Amino acid sequence: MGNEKQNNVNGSSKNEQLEQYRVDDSGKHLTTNQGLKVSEDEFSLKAGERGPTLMEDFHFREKMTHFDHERIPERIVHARGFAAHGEFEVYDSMKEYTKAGFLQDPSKKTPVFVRFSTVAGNRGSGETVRDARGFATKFYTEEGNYDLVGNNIPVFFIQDAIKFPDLVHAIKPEPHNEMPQAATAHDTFWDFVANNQESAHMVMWAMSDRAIPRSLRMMEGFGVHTFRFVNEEGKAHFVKFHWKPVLGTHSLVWDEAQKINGKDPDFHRRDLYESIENGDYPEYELGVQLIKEEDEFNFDFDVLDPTKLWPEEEVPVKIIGKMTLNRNVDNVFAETEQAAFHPGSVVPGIDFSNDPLLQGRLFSYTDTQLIRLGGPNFHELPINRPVCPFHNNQRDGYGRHTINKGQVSYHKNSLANNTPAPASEGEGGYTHYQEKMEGRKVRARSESFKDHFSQATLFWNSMSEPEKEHMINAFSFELGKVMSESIRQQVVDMFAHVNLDLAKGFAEAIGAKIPEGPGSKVTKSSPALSQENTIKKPHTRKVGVIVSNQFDGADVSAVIDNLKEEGLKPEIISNKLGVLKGVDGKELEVDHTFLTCDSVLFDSLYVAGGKVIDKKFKDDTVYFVKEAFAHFKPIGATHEGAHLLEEIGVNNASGVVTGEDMNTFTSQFINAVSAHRHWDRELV
Ligand code: HDE
Repeated sequence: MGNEKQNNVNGSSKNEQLEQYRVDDSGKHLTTNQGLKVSEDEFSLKAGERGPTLMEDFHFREKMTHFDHERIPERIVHARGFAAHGEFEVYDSMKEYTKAGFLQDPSKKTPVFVRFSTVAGNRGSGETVRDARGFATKFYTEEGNYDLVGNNIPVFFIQDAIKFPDLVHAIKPEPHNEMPQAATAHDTFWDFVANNQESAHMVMWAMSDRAIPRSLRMMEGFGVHTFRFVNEEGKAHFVKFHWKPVLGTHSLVWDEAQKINGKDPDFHRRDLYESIENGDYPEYELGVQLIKEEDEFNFDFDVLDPTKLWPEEEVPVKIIGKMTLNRNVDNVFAETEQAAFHPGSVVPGIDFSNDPLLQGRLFSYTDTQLIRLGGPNFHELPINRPVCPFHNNQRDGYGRHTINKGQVSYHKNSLANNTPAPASEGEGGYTHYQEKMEGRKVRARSESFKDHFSQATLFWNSMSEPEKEHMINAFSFELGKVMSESIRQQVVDMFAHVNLDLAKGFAEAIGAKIPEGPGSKVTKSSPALSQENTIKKPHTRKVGVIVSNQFDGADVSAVIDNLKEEGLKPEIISNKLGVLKGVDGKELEVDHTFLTCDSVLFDSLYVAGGKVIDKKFKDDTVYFVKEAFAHFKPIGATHEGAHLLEEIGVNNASGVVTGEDMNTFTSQFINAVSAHRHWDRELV
């Protein structure tokens, strides 16, 4: 369908292609799918007003049949997802390392489509659960679609794809009662962990703050596996891919994350959707870690082992480009739900490694689309179509759109002069990297994959004190929900190999035997792994501004305007919707009431107050402030608000800013917001 026209790839080429499929029904007459205008859409055709419905009612039958078939199977994992369109640009040519066309020319913009997801929960589950997040990017390049199907955690639970069904069965709700939804805090998951100890490293990440991101805009992405870059001369480098969010990597706190799931189960998608609608486009830089093929064995990890990362201090991340998400989808089902990613969709210059997890994924992703999208033609769905032409001898199958002309659908042929013909490497034909292989056919794991604990300890060693505390709490929470005493003890004993303080910390909380050893001798750390060392910026942070009638008009409005100018997002909270009046007649439109929002939906609070505050208003404000305070959030207050903070006794704590001079107050408050959370705060 017009794909020949699309070989001039630029940032908007995917959008132009999608435009051919968009339909706007507004202002149009209602028709059947056959195009017949319909005169009535409320009553089925009956034999008499009170009689039975007639079989000949084709309009009713068509409408109901379509409805009956509207659902497709959700993804077996990563079912709950949200996506956006955008573009990618490379900063400098990567010619030295790869011939991939989209990584050559800084002036070129490649359209992308990114789907973020949680892993374990179903399509309707909450979004701030403790889980890895999927970070799947489709680059619509002029050499074909390239899919970088990653996660926000750089390692994985298992080392061999053959164990994936076991892992997923253990994580998903238990089959006898379908509980718990979207959570790892249950027996089968931890039974799997204790009996498959290669999971240790990823479990550390899953129990860290990384598993409860503040926003999809504030989390890293990782290709996880080792891939290969191959240049024009055929020289290869091992490569790992990283997405680095321009706003830094930030997380929620666990109590807050659980509450958000009740207050706004769409928290992450709303945040992404609204940011894009507001023009605050999420940005991520693409980084690569490169290892020369000849250095393959020079590290204390095996580059093929997906439970290992390459410490950034040993193998620096080279930042090579930027992705900007700048357009929401028009229709979530048509685009987000029908998007089909596949780590095997590569372009010349990008190739695989022998990571046994990656190798298995190369099979699974097409296989799963066949059941999910109902046949082999899912590449023809608008969201999945490459923006460059595609030709081959594949024919037929459910839902075929393309009308292939001519009598020939086989190769080699003479009737069509052997077209479509394979392309030579010089003509852009994909050639697989000629890695020399030899070995026996074995079902085995390499010896070099057998150290399961060193990098788990490296991760622990790299955490700041508050991050360590959060992890001990996470293990205590998760194992506190495990019914089997034996599994609880097995997990304690397992993590005693990672770090004794950690294992002792949660053993105590779950009533397990406190381990005496063995502990770990690993002292190495990687500061890049701590979120303490991330980028800290106030941009797009949501500030809940609590105001009542008769507020100090000029001052409060000045603060709000200043916050907006600096890129923060103040939203007015009061006891009812409508317009608030300041003492000087200034007006503020209320965005939320205490009833319709909650402190957990904001990054910070600014309590401005006002002269008209009754007991209920005060109680609600105190509730908001105490909760925000307990979640270590920055809190600002002026005027009546400052007195209230004094009354509660939180006015002198870290990250709490009060003041009478509005300029000084605003700048100090913005600094406090940039810090994200104030971990050094004592709980009230
Ligand atoms: Fe996936 N994974 N996976 N996975 N995965 C799927 O494909 C699979 C793994 C990831 O937004 C499925 O279309 C196997 C690692 C993302 O549409 C399925 C193994 C990483 C998404 C599948 C893994 C991922 C998926 C389910 C072990 C990070 C969502 C629906 C060998 C690098 C993509 C689908 C989207 C989805 C199989 C492990 C990331 C069943 C067999 C490691 C982001 O094919």
